[in-house]
Amino acid sequence: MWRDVETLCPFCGVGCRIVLRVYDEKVEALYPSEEGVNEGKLCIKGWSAHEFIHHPERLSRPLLREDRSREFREVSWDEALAVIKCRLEAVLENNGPDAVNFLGSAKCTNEDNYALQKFARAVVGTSHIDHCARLCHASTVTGLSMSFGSGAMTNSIDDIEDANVILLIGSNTSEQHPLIGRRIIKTVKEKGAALIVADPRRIDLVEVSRLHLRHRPGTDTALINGILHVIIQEGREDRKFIEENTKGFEAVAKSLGDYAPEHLEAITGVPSRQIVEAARMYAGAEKASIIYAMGITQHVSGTDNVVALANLSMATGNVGRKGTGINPLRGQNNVQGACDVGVLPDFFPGYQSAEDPDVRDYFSKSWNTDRLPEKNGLTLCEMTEAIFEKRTRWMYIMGENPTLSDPDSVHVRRALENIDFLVVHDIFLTETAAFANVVLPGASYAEKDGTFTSTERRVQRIRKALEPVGEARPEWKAIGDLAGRMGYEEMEWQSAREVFSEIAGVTPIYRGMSYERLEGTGIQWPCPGVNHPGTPLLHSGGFARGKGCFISVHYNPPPEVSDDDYPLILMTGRSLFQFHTGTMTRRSPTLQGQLDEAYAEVNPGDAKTLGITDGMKIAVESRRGIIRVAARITERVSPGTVFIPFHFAEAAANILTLRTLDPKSKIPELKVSAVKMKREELTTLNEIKKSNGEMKE
Ligand SMILES: Nc1nc2c(c(=O)[nH]1)N[C@H]1C(S)=C(S)[C@@H](COP(=O)(O)OP(=O)(O)OC[C@H]3O[C@@H](n4cnc5c(=O)[nH]c(N)nc54)[C@H](O)[C@@H]3O)O[C@H]1N2
Ligand SMILES: Nc1nc2c(c(=O)[nH]1)N[C@H]1C(S)=C(S)[C@@H](COP(=O)(O)OP(=O)(O)OC[C@H]3O[C@@H](n4cnc5c(=O)[nH]c(N)nc54)[C@H](O)[C@@H]3O)O[C@H]1N2
Ligand code: SF4
Ligand SMILES: [Mo]
Repeated sequence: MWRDVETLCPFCGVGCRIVLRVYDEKVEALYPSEEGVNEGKLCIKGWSAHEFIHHPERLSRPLLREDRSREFREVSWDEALAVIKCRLEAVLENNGPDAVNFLGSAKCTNEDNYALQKFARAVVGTSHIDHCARLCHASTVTGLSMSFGSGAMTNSIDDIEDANVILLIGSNTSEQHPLIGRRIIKTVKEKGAALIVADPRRIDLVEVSRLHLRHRPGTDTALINGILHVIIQEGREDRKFIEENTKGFEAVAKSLGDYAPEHLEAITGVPSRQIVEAARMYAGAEKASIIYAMGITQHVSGTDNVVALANLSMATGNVGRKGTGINPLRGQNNVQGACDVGVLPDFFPGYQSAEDPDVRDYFSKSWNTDRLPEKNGLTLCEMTEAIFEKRTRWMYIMGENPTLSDPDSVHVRRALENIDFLVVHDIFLTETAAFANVVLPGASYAEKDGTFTSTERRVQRIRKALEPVGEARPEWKAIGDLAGRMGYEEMEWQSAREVFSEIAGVTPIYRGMSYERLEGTGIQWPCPGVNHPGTPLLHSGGFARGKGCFISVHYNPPPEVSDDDYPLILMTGRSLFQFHTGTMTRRSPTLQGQLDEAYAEVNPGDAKTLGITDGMKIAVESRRGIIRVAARITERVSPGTVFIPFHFAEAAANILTLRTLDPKSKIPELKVSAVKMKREELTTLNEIKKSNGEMKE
């Protein structure tokens, strides 16, 4: 007999609902659920989301090795947890809690992540916990909190369809959030909305756009300020909205003197008439929505970019109504949730400040612990530096693959080689697990109950369809077990439901939620009480922080620009068919069939100059290292720019990237670095060694 299990797609943050068809304890097929944001449709990753579950390389037992020169051997959970405990206690005794760091996971459930941060804070006594949100929307959380008082997507996916104008900036939505991309196309084609795309690349959505602002990578603050400058010069701002709902407008208006569009051409490369046209379209719409993603956030100027967008939306009264708003598309299936439940170094669950004594008192009582740290902890990239400086000795990485996903990979690998003790908790033996002392087998999304929170703040349930592979078990359970062995009894949960009730109890924005209430299509936070229906639209009755705040921000060039030695600008990002470091999608035959080769998009003019033809192997080199990829000659990229996705371990884009951080949000500059390029046969042996991370100048 077969059975069907309603659950969620484990890939991107759209939160599409899927149904797993289980036959003979195997997921044989899946199909889209009729209900939910995906309206009965899926993208190709969604359709293939069952393919990695039964892959023979799934981790099925804990692995242990005495030191890194030896091979792993399979051990029991008892032995693995005993070793973890013993090494943790030793570090706590010799170095104290600050030598212990944690990375949570935007792939794991809220329950798993809540367990990990509770373990870090209540059992170990450290706030050094972070996750990939730092590489993704850290600048959104910082920027929107300053401007609006809340760092999340203001509107819902449904109400994109109410917009008359959509400004899509730095989001390749049809590939990276395909079921939102579909809504954008629908809004343009069926409802007559006008689309402005601001992206250095000619992404597919440019096809349906009215205007494409093709600016230089890293010049968004200038571009957005330029648009606002025109709006104010032409008197198109919404005075009534500004007066009633915001503060600080006059100062920002005055600060824009240098941003006349004709001055910006030299910086952004965008003709001034296009900036004027964008300003008129955006300000002229009754309802204008801004949708953005990594093209805005992953910069040293990421927070400034976000603030500039917030200024633009407030100046035109495009906040707090359907079809308007600032809509950062959160990337991973549960990155919103991992942030919500406190896998951040500065917040307890529900964005309650880690440095606020009242909040700490509250959690000390709720969690029955006297260990809570008093200070904010380290962010993700800061942890790497702390390992080099021997401030960090012991690390627990759950569901992340920083060896490939953090900037400057060679540097990251060196750090991981130097750490005293590393636990990796994953479903596959990743490139990062190769540095571990202990590897714990996690349960995949199909093998556990729990909740994911999608980009539109919608908390939805996932359901267990299968027993975990071998001896794998849900992460919250394994972490709870470890806590018990450390003598802490407040994590002995019997079910994911029990963990969720605890989350709801201590997290004001989730307070009214329960597994019963989340049946069906879930609830959008804030949901402060059991009779509260949830909140599809933020800031509709005024801003979360009282008044929205205009803040002046100015253009600063990216930390590395092209020069004679490295004449091209490299952008990194993604493709439709692969997900991040490929741990799951490269084990999916369908997706591998579509794309299994690292590539670089190269402009035809540059290709001609360098004697490169389509499909040819080329070497791409930055000041950090060198990789070899296939050239894709295409007009998608402008002359002088190159685009490489970071999915492929054998040609890891992050060998090339910079680890310079945005001082405000600590997000690294993943979108702009300087590179040079040549035909592969012209590379030397030393360069090849460098490309394997064996050598660095
Ligand atoms: N198939 C697939 N889907 C995914 C993922 C995946 O790995 N694969 N990952 C998920 C995750 S975690 C995330 S965060 C999202 C990311 O989703 P996106 O942010 O849409 O994806 P990216 O490819 O990182 O970058 C988006 C766009 O930014 C543009 N860009 C580069 N530099 C600049 C710049 O300086 N300014 C502007 N305005 N644009 C620039 C690029 O040309 C690119 O089109 O995707 C999610 N969905
Ligand atoms: N150059 C460059 N680098 C980037 C970016 C970029 O645009 N350019 N984007 C950045 C962004 S936005 C992001 S979000 C990060 C992503 O960075 P990571 O989160 O490090 O990348 P993933 O490959 O998604 O890693 C997720 C891991 O979780 C594991 N996993 C999946 N399901 C489960 C589960 O149920 N349990 C457990 N325990 N493990 C599980 C997977 O096997 C995988 O190893 O990359 C960042 N890095
Ligand atoms: S759009 Fe995202 S959530 Fe939906 S099916 Fe595709 S990958 Fe999954
Ligand atoms: Mo992301």
